[in-house]
Order: sequence, then structure tokens, then C-alpha cells
Amino acid sequence: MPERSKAPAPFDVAAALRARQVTYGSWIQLASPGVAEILANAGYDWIGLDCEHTAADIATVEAVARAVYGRGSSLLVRVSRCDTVEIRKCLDVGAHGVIVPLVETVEEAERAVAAAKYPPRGVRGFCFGRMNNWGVDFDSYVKEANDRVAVVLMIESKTGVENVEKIAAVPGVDGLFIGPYDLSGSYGVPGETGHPLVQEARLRVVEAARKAGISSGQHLVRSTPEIREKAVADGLTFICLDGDIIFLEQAARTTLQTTEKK
Ligand code: 3PY
Ligand code: MG
Repeated sequence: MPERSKAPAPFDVAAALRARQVTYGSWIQLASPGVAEILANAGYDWIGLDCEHTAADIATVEAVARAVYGRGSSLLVRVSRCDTVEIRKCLDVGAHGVIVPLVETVEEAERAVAAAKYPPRGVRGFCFGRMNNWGVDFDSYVKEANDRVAVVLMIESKTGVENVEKIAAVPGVDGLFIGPYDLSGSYGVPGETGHPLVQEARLRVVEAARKAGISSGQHLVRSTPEIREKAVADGLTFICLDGDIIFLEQAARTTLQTTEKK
């Protein structure tokens, strides 16, 4: 049987996180595979699909994984919670890594890592599935998955910040992702992401990641050139730029506002 040609490999986001290489991703909240295709075509290193605050479910993850496939970007899924089964299912339908919200303790960090890794490093179950080309690439996938699958943990509460040095040191954690909005709520200044308490917490996360030799990142929800430059200057390397709803809303509004109505 002739060998079918293979699609180009996705960006190795796990390696980039461990190398503390600056990468740029974007964010999907509209649960649309078409949006994923557009963002991947635009050249983002990785695409974050939000299943925590949106209608996206496991069928969406599979559809978006298919949309991203072969376009060079990797797909990270922000799961709805730190749950072994949810993490496993996202990886099995083709995500290249997970972003786990609201991690506050070493125990939660260890649970997230274990869910994403095959034994002996973790508890991920084996099967034939989308992630290994329906079993055709089972052996090579199993061999590489523990290093290729990215585990990013969100630090977005006071408790998480207080434990961040221990969380960052958990083997298998590739990056920490700051949640400025939830941090602001947790520090009693809801919505004030620029508040000194939030900024201090943010820099503590960056420093903990640096000391542990992993990346730290943040969703720059409405980014400007200054905000992007400051993020890199502050030591962030895993940078999420805007996202589908921001791009769409801004372009829709600007287009109409700059249209002369007759
Ligand atoms: C937060 O700011 O809480 C987030 O989760 C951003 O993605
Ligand atoms: Mg959050």
C-alpha cells in the first residue's frame, strides 16, 4: 500500500515552554472550527480553546483539533476544571496540551500532570484514537506523548499565588498562566487588573516560573503594542493575544465607525 503523505507537524509548544522561548497564541471562545482555521492560518504558534467559560464541549475540541491539524499551530484546551477524565478526553481527541484553570495546590498540580502523562509518569489511559491517527501511529505517539503534551496551570487566586513556588516545582509542569481577572477578584479588587496587589501577584508567578525553569504567560485580553512589549519585558514568554471575540468585535465596530453614512 502506498504511504500517504503526512501533514506538517504542529508547533512543539511543550518544548518551547520548557525552553522559555517567547511564543504567541490566540484564544477561541466562539467554539468554531472555522475560527480555529483562520487563527492557525494567521500563523499563531498555538491556539487556546476555552472550554471553561464557553459552550465548547468535547465534540468542539475534536472539531477544532481537526481544523488546526496540518496548519502548523498547536492546540491547547483550557479545560473546565482540574479533572483527570476531562484532560484525558481532550488529549485523546487531538489537543496538544491543556491549560488547567484555578490550580491552587501541589496536589492539584500533580493531578493535572498525572492525567496528561502515560504511566509510569502518570495515569493517562491508552487507546486508539484521533491523537494517534486512529492507532496507525500508536507506538510513536506513546513514545513521544509524555514530552510533547504541554501542561500549563493557571494561577488565578490568592491561594494559588501563595503556593506558586511549590506548584511551579512539580515535575511535568511546563508553564504557569496568569489569570488577571480572577486574581483581581481573589484579592478583593474585582476587575482592577492593574491594581498593585494583582501586579505584585503577577510578578511573583513570573519569578516562580523563572526559578523553576518553566514559562509563565498571560492572556493579554485587549493587547496594544505597549502591553505586548511590557509582557515580554516583565519576563512572560507564553503570550496569548486577544482572541476571536476581541478581533471580531473591534473590527466590526471600527469598520462601521469609519464608514461614512449617507
Ligand atoms: C482570568 O483572567 O481569570 C482568566 O482566566 C484569563 O484567561
Ligand atoms: Mg480565570
